[in-house]
Amino acid sequence: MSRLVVVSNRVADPRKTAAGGLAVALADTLNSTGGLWFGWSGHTVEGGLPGEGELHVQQAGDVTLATVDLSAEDHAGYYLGYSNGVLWPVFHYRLDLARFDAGYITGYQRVNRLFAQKLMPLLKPDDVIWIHDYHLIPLAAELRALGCTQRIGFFLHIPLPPQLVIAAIPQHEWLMRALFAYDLVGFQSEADLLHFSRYVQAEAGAVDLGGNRFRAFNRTVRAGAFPIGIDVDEFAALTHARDGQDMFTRIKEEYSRRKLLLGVERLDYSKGLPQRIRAFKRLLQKYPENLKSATLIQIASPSREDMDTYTDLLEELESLCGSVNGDFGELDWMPVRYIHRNVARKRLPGLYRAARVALVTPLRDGMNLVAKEFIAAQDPADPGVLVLSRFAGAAEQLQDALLVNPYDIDGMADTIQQALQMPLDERQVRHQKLLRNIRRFDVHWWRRAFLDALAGTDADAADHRRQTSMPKRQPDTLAVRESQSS
Ligand code: ADQ
Repeated sequence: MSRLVVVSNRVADPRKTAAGGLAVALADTLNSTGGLWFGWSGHTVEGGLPGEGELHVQQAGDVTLATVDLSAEDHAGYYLGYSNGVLWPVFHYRLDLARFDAGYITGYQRVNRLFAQKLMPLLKPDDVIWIHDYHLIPLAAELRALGCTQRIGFFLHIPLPPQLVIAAIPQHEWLMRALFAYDLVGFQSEADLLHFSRYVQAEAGAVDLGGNRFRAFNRTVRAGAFPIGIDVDEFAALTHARDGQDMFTRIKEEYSRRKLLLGVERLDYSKGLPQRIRAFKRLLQKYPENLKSATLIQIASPSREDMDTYTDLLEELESLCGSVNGDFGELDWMPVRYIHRNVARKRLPGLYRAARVALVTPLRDGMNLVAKEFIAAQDPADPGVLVLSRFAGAAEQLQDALLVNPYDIDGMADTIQQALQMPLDERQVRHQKLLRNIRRFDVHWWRRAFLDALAGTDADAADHRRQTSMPKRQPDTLAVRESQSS
């Protein structure tokens, strides 16, 4: 079996379950192939030379972890600048927040070149390389320039916007051309895949070869939608473990006389937090039976605090929560409990299970794993209701949630009220269908489907395309997919 080489901005020790997410998802494969995981060490070197950084190699069981330090200048250009000041906002449709003119691109290119130079000597001839996310789009092109001929796949964890939005990036042609250095490019949703297909044909003159294969720049790239899932069994086990149970009992007791609503995310402008607080306020105004009863726990963990757009959001959110509590709160009832902290992964499932309604209402999101974790943590006999933004990638799969438009504050308030009043039998039926979906397309399915497609045998991916119930409002997506596979 070929060795798997994973490359991502941050590297985690796959032996530590606390790492969660990608680390858990890839641990099995990395362990079974004696894999290599490569990325940034998390250290910045003040006064370090741009384009240079020390390589650290350590062993974590059968997995080799290789990480590179970055100079403070490179970190500023590559990470804060181009990745999070240009690509993150544009890919989340926020052209108003992008900072195009700061010359960050040089840092981004330099770090991708540095990573290629450090990774190349560590590669073996039959390695399969899987590169993750927007920080590393040009990495395959840099590796190819150094003579790398191994199979390379890329997975974009965030959305890909439509052609004209991508075209707002001054370097969009270079960036999208870089994707043709991969053998396989994976997206979270069919909508993202459609945007890719339209962009490459309209802007790069690519020829559609059918089967989601596109030819341009003398290379053929294959594209696909591989919606990421969670490890449902691991999450269910966490729910029943001691920390999860303790959390559940405590919260259930404390809110026994209240209707508990929950929001959990990184504090990020893509997550639609101010709109959600406004919708909750509207709910209290419009449906006064919720006064002294409905309580929203909003957990927003600190994220990218060294960027202005994030500190502005923090202030806006604090003031919004303060005004709802000031206007509606009573001595014995605080409508919003806002917590600007991380919750330990072991305790999160207990919190999900105690909530009657989860509000997962991003303005735009690649997938959104909180939605799937909430479903996995519920008691099937008395499940909570998921209110989900139609603009989260997860909405393509989770059609049995209550889907909302997060920009429509009034509409959201109505849907939250519907969720709070949903009868038990409807909650059970919806939950059953949602659980079936996240169980079938879990994180192991995702990893297998992507790696099989990269190896050229994608039975699993075809299975997903047959099974996923596509949103009825996107008939054009289906048409394109069908014409490509015919
Ligand atoms: P994120 O934007 O980070 O990820 P998301 O998928 O919602 O978003 O969450 C990732 C993980 O962080 C989840 O496991 C969640 O439990 C955890 N988490 C979030 N807030 C937390 C908090 N306050 N305390 C504790 N844990 C918290 C990006 C994309 C997503 C995509 C993922 C995976 O933006 O769209 O789903 O990658 O591909």
